[in-house]
Amino acid sequence: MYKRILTIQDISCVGQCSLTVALPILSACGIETAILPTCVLSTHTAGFTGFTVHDLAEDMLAIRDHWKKEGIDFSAVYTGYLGTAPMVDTVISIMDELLTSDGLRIIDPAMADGGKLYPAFDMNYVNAMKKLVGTADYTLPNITEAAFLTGMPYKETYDRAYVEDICSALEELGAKNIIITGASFSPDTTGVFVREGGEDKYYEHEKISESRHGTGDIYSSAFTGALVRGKSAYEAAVIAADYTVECLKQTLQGEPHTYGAKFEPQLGALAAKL
Ligand code: PXL
Repeated sequence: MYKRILTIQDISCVGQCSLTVALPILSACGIETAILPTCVLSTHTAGFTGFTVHDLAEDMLAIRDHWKKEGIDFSAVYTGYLGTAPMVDTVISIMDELLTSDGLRIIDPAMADGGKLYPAFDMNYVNAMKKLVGTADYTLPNITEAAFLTGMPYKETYDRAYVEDICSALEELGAKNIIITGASFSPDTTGVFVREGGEDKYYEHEKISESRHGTGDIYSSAFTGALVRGKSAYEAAVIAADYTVECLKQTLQGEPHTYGAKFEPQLGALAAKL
């Protein structure tokens, strides 16, 4: 069946994150992708100062109503950075109105990393995001986001039991399948912990010495692309992890490139896996 998907997140005009990452990656995965921007920022909010923000919450509802009138629907909705807590209800209503009856809800809570919330967010946003994650067929928090969502303590070092408990707490919120990124059980490696259909699997991979903003978006976009192309969550998680590692390696070559990750040169290799 022909699949058209919708991704809902901000446009950071410069910064290699959110929609400017999701659209090219999903297109490379061979999927028709509609976009719904939640807000437009001059840059992302991490590492730049004085960025501009324009909230599009009102336009989102008008866009939803127009699409509904036109009979447009989607096989999956993938959400990322939204911007404000009230937008969660807007996004839920868009999913309710525009997803096909078996349509997938793929939710990346995109709100925190390294033990901290992104500058624009507070616990009000976290609480709203719990509701959205509760609707997820697939959710993709990193360890920090998972700790905020579940109220479990954020830890720098932990064992498999901690991640299993986090998955169970996310299931209690309502999430069906869970992909925890950046789950690291040894100093030199990291990986992805996947609870799919109640079964746990772990994919361990190289830990790159430096991180970049937007790599979570690169990961979730590649995961969504692979999943919608028919891979299992575990297979999609592995494809996305290998792709993200290659993007980070590429970023560390040549001139310093600090605000995002160079995901573009590896798009052909990603497409070739699907
Ligand atoms: O998911 C990363 C991201 C997306 N959008 C905006 C951000 C960030 C990370 O900081 O600031 C606006």
